[in-house]
Amino acid sequence: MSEMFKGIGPIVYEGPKSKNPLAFKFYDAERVVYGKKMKEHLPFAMAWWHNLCGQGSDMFGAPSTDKTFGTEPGTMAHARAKVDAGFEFMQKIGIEEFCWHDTDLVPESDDINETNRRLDEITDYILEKMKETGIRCLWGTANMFSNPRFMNGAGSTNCADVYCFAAAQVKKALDLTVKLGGRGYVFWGGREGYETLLNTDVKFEQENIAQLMKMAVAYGRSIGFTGDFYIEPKPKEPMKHQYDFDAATAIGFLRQYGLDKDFKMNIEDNHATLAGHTFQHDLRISAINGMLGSVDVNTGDLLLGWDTDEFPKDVYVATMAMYEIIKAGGLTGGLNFDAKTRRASYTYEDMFQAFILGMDTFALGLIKAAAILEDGRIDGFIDERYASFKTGLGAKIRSGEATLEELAAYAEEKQNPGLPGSGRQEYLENVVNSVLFGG
Ligand code: XUL
Ligand code: CO
Repeated sequence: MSEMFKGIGPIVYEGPKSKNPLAFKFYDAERVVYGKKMKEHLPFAMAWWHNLCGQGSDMFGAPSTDKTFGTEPGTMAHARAKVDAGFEFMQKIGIEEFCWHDTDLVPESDDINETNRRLDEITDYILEKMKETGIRCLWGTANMFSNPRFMNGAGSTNCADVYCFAAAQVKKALDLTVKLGGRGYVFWGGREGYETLLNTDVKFEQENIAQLMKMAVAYGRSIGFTGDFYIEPKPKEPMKHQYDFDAATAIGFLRQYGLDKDFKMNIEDNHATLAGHTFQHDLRISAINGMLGSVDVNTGDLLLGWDTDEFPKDVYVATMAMYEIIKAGGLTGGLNFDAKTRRASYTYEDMFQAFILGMDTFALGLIKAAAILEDGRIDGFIDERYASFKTGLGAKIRSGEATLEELAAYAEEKQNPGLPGSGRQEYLENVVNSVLFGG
């Protein structure tokens, strides 16, 4: 196997003063921050689809980026070359895990049996590479949204034959996840949603999705999959209404159908913002429900307003994300770069620049989140803000012992409670700025 990314890497940490474009300025894998090595706080993963398959095409233009890796696309030689390129890339950038869809790994045949044979062959090869390098699989998934058969969804399709085909893909993707030792299995409901209620039975579709997930759990457990299943919420795109709108909606769905013990969330920044939330919000909602599993790290562009899947660059956002993740006790999953280089960034070096950007941004986020926690003013303020619930009737409310009559009697006696205390938002924003930039 010949070197694909000639003259690039390995990428090493050189510190904030370095001007070397191919070096980390902040990500220092072995550095201990807040009690753990950076690489343990930041279990980065490479998304097979963007990094090895994405060629920079968009709905207005043809591919701009050559990802043939010296082979003929659509062949098994190309599939193998992507494995070679992927492992070389991960080793050079210093990433220890990867995520994949079935259709990222091999070209799909018209005959599912042949596709599955190809998947067996390529995963044998991936397994060899994993043993050679120590690189691991974070999660796998089935692409049940690209092929036109899934135009009306997979679990939510109106067509039972399509539903069975989806089941076959999930079954195979679970087999492969177990084969590769994957720690998770993702359901991103690509087309699990609808365009118009004029042709859609929402209840029927949601029940069918839940049934597909139940069958996946039963099968996965029967073949020894001990990891977490994940729902990756997204409110729209490609469908107008998607059922897994955001973390709160997906968690409610899981609870309604008794799937909450086996599933957690895979929260994606760009999906949270499409839902009108901050990334931090969806991380928090997942965490407080015990369902923060894994994270897709990317960013959208609020001026564009669609799923642009850009590499993370906003240190403030990364800081607040890491603040949530540390407070939640870390991730059982990882930080998957579900992100792509811009169409005009079409060189191999741009791929490395993109990961350096994402990894340095999250390293800074980690350092700054730890600083906020160590500073203590934010958490201290929040604690103090609810202090009236620590004693007296407040404490009784918290312990569930208070009655409505008792509270009403107290309020009637006490009369006007006055104002509840300033939220001091601007002060707190000043605190964050001083921790971020105060040295
Ligand atoms: C699409 C998206 C997917 C999932 C996996 O917006 O994020 O790539 O991460 O299917
Ligand atoms: Co994603």
